[in-house]
Amino acid sequence: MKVSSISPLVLALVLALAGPATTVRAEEHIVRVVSDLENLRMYFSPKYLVVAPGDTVTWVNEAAVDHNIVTFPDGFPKGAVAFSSPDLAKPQDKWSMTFTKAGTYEYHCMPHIPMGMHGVIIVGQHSADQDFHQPSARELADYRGRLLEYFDEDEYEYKTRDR
Ligand SMILES: [Cu+2]
Repeated sequence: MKVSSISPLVLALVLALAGPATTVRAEEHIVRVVSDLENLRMYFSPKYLVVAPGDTVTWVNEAAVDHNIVTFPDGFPKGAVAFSSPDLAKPQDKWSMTFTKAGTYEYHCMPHIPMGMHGVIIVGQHSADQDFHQPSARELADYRGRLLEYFDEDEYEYKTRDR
């Protein structure tokens, strides 16, 4: 039988039998990056989000306040890659990430860690403890270096003493 002799009806039937997997579409999810200046609160909304592997998450800044989106060094699944957005500085600045590897991703806004600006994306299933990435000494040093871009060590010591 030549390929050209397959009727459109048979072809449609074959495609339908190929199963529901062919009809599932990757979704885009929005996380609002909120600056509540009146109440001095900065947060991600929603803070916890469950998505399917292949889905995309887009963070949208709502105010003229600097924010970024950075994974904790031990806050993503083994085999996945840490992420780090550029600064979102203006209203409607946005950044997207497509998640292919299942597991738990814990992230935060670097400048607003002290305000509890954290979020969690669960892709498919929550990671077991041993499924998280183990950061190397080099990765931890790099992370600490990035933190110090936002938090002066001397100032931090001063604040700690004063408490
Ligand atoms: Cu922030």
